[in-house]
Amino acid sequence: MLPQSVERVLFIDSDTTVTASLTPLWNLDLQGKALAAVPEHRISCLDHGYNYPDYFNAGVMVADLTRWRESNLLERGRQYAIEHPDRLRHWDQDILNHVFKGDWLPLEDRWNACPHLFGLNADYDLSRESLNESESEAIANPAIVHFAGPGPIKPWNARCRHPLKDRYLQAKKQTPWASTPLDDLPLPAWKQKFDNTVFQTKCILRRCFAKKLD
Ligand SMILES: [Mn+2]
Repeated sequence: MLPQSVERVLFIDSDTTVTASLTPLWNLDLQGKALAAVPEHRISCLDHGYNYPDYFNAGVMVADLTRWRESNLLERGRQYAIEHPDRLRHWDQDILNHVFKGDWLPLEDRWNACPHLFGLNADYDLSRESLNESESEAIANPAIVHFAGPGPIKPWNARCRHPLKDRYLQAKKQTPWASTPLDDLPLPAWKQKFDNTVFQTKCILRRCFAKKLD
């Protein structure tokens, strides 16, 4: 979709606030890698055979588009999705991790400060005894805050529990949506569990039917 002349992009999810200059990211030496991103240790990623820090969060990426164009990403991603529908819990992120396995540069956590750093997402491997230096720095001095996760983590939710939600609310005041009210109803836990069960069931059905078609 982007013209060939564009060789690098900074991809940033929409559920984020940027609170520092992005110049260091833009000027980053990718050292020949296809992208740079922050390692993630969600339990569901570990379930899929990844060990921390071998899996990245795709919410913030510095991408070398020349490498991406050479990677046959769409076709390889499509094949992976057909063969492993059960591994697509995080959609594009799982495909990007598969296609660019070992071909990405880890960024400091502060460039994608995820909710587990603020004690908000139980879906992470917290078995490690203490936070590393990069994670501690991300808490003290985040550059991009990523409100990744379900309803109560999103800052446009009236019942958001994220300690840095004010950064989003301050930024919102400067937009045309300043007077738009916040969402009032976060998804209840039972609805999230229901959605997860539907997803898992679909995966099982897909696998069963794929076997029958063989
Ligand atoms: Mn996100």
